[in-house]
Amino acid sequence: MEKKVALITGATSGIGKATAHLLAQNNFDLILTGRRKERLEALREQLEHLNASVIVLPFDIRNNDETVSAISSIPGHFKKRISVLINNAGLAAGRDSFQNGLLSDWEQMIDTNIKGLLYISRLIVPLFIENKNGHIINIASIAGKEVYENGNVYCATKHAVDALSRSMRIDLFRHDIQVTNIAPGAVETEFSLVRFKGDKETADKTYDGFQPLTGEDVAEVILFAVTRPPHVSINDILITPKAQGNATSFNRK
Ligand code: NDP
Ligand code: 8X3
Repeated sequence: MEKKVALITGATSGIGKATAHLLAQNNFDLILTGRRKERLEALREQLEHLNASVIVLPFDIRNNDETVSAISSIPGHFKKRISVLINNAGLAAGRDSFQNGLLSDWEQMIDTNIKGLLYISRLIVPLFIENKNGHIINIASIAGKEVYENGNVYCATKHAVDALSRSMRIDLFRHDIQVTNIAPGAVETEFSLVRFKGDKETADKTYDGFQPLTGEDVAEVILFAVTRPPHVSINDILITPKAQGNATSFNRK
């Protein structure tokens, strides 16, 4: 039987990269995206040793023209086998109070987390409709379930992802397309380093005194969701470290 193909956005690091490894080990071929081309090439080489066929597409998901041209470059025989889209590329930029927020940070988060997800989904959904099959995994966040001080626009973008997961599900389930919303709490990836713009000391403090999730922990949930029997749909999962009670409460020791 032909292997399924999963398209993972934001596979150069963190949750996306861990998911690429786990799906390759579990009989998936892959299309991997992200801006950092060298990282994508290195990942392709590693995953090909696991016998996965891998296509890498380096582009900026904030740019619709780049997204259209990347998706059109996928060879037809590979494209029609895509049955899983993992909308993972995303970021928080800054952790400022609303009145101190930078417009450039707001735009980067809105353009990546919301518009990027829409740009790529609208290109893949027609394939799923044609195939009468498909699975969209949206990586939202606990920040899409709650808001917290100085989380403002990041929380708004993840609430948008949560709303889109529910809206996509209602619009697409009659086409046999399922939508899974995954909302992680604290996962130690490059997320905090990006949020605090390279300030490693502040980034590391995020995880002081407790054991955060890893990208692999979230990847396992994704693998579970995409390997259920065809009649089962996992709709929404909130996963946190055991030491996290809600978006802002941590049992730090
Ligand atoms: P990382 O920073 O480790 O990974 C983010 C990925 O997104 C990278 O591969 C990056 O690739 C990609 N990305 C960012 N901007 C763009 C862009 N403009 N175009 C294309 N790709 C882009 O963080 P995580 O793995 O933690 O984050 C993955 C997702 O999980 C995000 O949506 C995040 O909001 C969400 N999340 C993270 C949590 C956490 O605590 N870490 C908790 C809850 C949700 P590149 O830079 O090469 O373009
Ligand atoms: C990332 C988790 O709590 O920093 O989405 O917003 S949090």
